[in-house]
Amino acid sequence: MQIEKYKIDSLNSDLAASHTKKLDFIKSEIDGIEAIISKLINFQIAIPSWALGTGGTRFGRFPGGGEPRSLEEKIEDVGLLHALNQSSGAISLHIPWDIPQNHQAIRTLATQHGLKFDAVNSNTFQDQKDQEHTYKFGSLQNVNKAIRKQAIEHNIKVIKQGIELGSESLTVWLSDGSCFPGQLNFRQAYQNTLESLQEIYAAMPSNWKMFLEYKAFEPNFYSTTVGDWGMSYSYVQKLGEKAFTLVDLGHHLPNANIEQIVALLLMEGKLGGFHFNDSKYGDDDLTAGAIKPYQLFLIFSELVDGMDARGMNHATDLGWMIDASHNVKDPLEDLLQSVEGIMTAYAQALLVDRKALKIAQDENDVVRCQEILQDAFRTDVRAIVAEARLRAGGALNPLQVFRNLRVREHLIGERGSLTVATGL
Ligand SMILES: [Mn+2]
Repeated sequence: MQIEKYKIDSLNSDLAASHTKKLDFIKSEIDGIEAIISKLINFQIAIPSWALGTGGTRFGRFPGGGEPRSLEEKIEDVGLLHALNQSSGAISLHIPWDIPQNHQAIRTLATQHGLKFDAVNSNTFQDQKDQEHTYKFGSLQNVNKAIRKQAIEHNIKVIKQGIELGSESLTVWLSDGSCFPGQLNFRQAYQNTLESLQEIYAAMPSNWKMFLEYKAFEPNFYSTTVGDWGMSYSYVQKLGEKAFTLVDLGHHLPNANIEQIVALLLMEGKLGGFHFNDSKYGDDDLTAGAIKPYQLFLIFSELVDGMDARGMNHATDLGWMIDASHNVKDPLEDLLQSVEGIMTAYAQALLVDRKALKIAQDENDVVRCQEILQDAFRTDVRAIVAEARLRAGGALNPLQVFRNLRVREHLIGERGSLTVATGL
């Protein structure tokens, strides 16, 4: 299914009067709206190929029908999102769930939908059918050299797939660790992992980046070998200038100060990218901005401040990806909400009066500091975000268009109600 532009335009015109009123109001209140709109138009968030189907937990899965059955249909789904919001112009593939058969045809299809290929993701947290050795006791950390070699070779294959697609980064997330005290020699696990990563790093083209993602726990429940940002930082420092830490918002211990982590990684030039989601308890993979929108804003506030301090391009110098799962929502509707949540937090962060904040900080005026941040956070920026979408050719209200045009019903009609997408 493809959404015709005239249908979006027609629904936009129904909302035009009300939108203009809101936009005029915020323009009268705040200076510099045009600069914010152009930054929002440039900002693109990659959609993970594994988030287009219904997610499950270890207790069950309740698919809603019309899920993409192939990589082509996954690209089509991201194309639908991008047609609606013009902010989802990239797809992040997972190997082996999405191995392209014909790279040129896949590239052409993506281009037709206005999509690029963002980071490719390797998978050594599961055993595949044709695999010789098991990853039950880890992959890059494994005490068995043959198992490490198998995992290294898989990552190198993923890089080769990515090169064919025009991707320029590899995300490595390892479930390696241990479940019980004494199971693992921590230093040996670290050294094995480092040496394995060095071999993978050496196989990357010079214009590529490696993103090393960390996670505190799960599936291992005693130790994780890349368990927090300090461990990831220690590896990427040793690997070299093409290696960076990737922050997944759900991968921290409860109440971790993620905005401070982001600020320091940026300062050290070692923040590579993001996996957006939200959580209440652990790695819940909920819709970005659904539970802790203030935290998301504070993270973006540090991102904007830190990137500006280093003269970085907000849109292109870090990898922006969603990593979420949807147990009870339509995956496409959920992704539209996530992108909206991210764009809203980014727009609010762009409103922060940095000069006033610096003065208040230098004067230890704690009350004023809080007021400045909360002024920005409590500003209703929805008309600004909608205006950016409108100018880029998207919908003023993407969710309304999705429902009005009965997109899911069309997809079920095309693909059937029993389809199951590969992924989590
Ligand atoms: Mn992730």
